[in-house]
Amino acid sequence: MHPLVTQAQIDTFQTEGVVLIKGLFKSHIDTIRSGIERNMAKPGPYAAENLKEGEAGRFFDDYCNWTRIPEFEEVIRTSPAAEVAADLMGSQRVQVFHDHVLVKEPGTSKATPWHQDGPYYFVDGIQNVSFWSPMDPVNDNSLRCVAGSHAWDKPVLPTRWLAETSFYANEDEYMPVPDPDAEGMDIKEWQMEPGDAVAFNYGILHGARGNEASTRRRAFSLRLLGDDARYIERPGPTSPPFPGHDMKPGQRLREDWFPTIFERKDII
Ligand SMILES: O=C(O)CCC(=O)C(=O)O
Repeated sequence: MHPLVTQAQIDTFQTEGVVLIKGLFKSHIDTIRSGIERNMAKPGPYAAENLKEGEAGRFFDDYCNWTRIPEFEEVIRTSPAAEVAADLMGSQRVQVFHDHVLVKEPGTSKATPWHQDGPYYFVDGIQNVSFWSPMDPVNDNSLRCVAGSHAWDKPVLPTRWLAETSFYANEDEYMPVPDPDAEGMDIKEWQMEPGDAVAFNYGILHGARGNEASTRRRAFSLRLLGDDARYIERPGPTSPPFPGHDMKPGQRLREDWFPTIFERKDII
């Protein structure tokens, strides 16, 4: 087990689907900040501005850039994230799914809508984890996660953040997006320092308030996969789409695009 993790945290991750890992990227803060600057200066094809005309601030996000942003590749390959992910997921192997940058500039009142990431992805299985790590101190503007929501019977309807329309046509297969505050759900949120990370399962319902602080709220999310991750067909193009991936239902995700970054060598 990696020294950053305890058995109690693993148990919490397994039952509640979300846990705080203090200092996960502590030695990589400058590198991640530089990567975010490079990413914002040269956005990729999926970069989005998530505010409507007239809304205050700036809410930028972009994903799947680690192969062209050396800072992100360095963090993915050298930080403790991969080993910690193996511990939390109870997995022998850890594959990269993708990186995601989400920046809310000061005075951005737009909330990140409540959503589960899983329904947007072409990944089936329960061994998966995202690490959401702020690169600025966060308090009210931290990530908010509904404990236990990864075990709900029905997935939550995925929607487009800006247009607020349904992401797929088959709406009946999903439950409507709940209002966790109004419904008194068990919401986990932490005051965090740069480099701390919230570890959460792809099935966890999560969102964030706007950034009313006078400081930026830069976040780096790293999405990793475990042993049971398999390609699954969705009713339409997924997010991220990974065009031309050529995978078939039931296959492991292709190693050349989603490399294994950690493998546990059991001593016999
Ligand atoms: O940073 C945010 O506002 C939301 C983050 C998020 O949805 C994620 O990392 O999956």
